Amino acid sequence: MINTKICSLLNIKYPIFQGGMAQISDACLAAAVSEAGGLGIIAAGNNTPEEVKKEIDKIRTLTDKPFGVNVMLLNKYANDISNLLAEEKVPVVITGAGNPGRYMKLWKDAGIKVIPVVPSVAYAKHLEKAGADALICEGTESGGHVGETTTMCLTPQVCDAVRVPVIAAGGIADGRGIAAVFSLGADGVQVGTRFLSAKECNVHQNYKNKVIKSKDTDTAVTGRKTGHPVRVLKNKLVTKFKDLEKNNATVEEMESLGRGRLYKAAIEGDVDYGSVMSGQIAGLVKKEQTCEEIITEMFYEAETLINNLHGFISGGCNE
Ligand code: TUI
Repeated sequence: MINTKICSLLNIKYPIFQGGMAQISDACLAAAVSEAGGLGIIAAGNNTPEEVKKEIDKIRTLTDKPFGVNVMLLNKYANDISNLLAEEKVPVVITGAGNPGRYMKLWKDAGIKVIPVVPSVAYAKHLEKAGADALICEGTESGGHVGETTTMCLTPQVCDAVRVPVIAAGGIADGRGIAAVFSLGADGVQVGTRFLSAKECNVHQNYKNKVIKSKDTDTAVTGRKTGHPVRVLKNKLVTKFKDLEKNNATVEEMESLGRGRLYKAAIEGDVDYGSVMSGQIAGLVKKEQTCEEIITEMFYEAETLINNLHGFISGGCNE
C-alpha cells in the first residue's frame, strides 16, 4: 500500500489529486474521486461565487471525505471566491494561473490547507515562505494554462528547493507516471486528463471521445504570444490560432478568438471550434472507467512496478 506525507496531511487514502479543470471539474466528479480515496477538486474556473457555492453545497451532500476547490486567479471574481472559501472553511484550496500570496493569511486563518500550483523553483520557494502547506509542480505536459518546464525537469528541482510536500502534475495518467514522479521526489500526483474519461465526469461526450481517440502528437499550445499559453487538442480552432500568430495578429484579436471557447467544447460539445484542453498524455487514455477503477488501477500498477524495480539492482530478484 502506497502511503506518503500527503495522505496524512490531508487525511486521504491515495496521494492523488484530480485536477481542477475549469468548466469540467464539478461536485459530481470531485465527490467520486474523494469517495474513491483521492482528493476530489471542484474548479472555480471562470465561475461566479454563487456558482461555486452551489458546487460546495452539493459535494457536501455527496461525500464526507476531504475535497478541494481550485481558484483560477485570472477569474475576475477571484477575490469574492477567496472570501467564500474562507467562510465555507473548505478543507483544501488549490490555486492556479497566478500568485495567491494576498489570500494566504485569510485561508490559513480559516484552517484551510493551501496548495498552490507552481511553474518554477523561484515561485515554489516564495510560496513555501508565504505558508503553503504543499505545492503542486505542474509541468508543461499538462492541459490548459501551462508553464514552460517539463514535469521531468521541474519536479526534482522543486523537491530540492522546498521542505513542504510536492505533488507532481503534467503527463501522469497511469502507474508508470506515479512511480516516475515518486522517483523524482514527489509525494503525490495530480491527474487531469485521465479523469476526463471518467464515467462520473460530466464533460460533453464529444470531448471525452476526442481525448480517447487522440495520440501522442495531438496537442498544441496556443496563446504563447498573449501571455496565456493553453495546451489543447489540435482542431480547426487551433489552425485559426496558428494562422493569426503567423500573420502577427494583435493580442486583442487572439484573445477575442479564444473567448468562450472552453464552454463551447466542454458544455456544447463543439470539438472543432471549441477549446479542447488536454494534456500530452491523452494518447494513453483509452476508455471510460469509474473514478474508483482509475485510482485503484493506477496505484496497483505503481505498487507492482515499484516492487519489480528491485530486479534492476544487482543481487535483486532477477539474478
Ligand atoms: O491554472 C492552470 N490551468 C488552467 S486554468 C484554465 S482556465 C483558463 N481560461 C482562459 C485562459 C487561461 C486559463 C485552464 N487551465 N494550471 C495551474 C497553473 N498555474 N499552471 C501554471 C500556473 C501558474 C502560472 C504563473 C502559476 C503561477 C504563475 O505565476 C505568474 C505570476 O507571476 O503571477
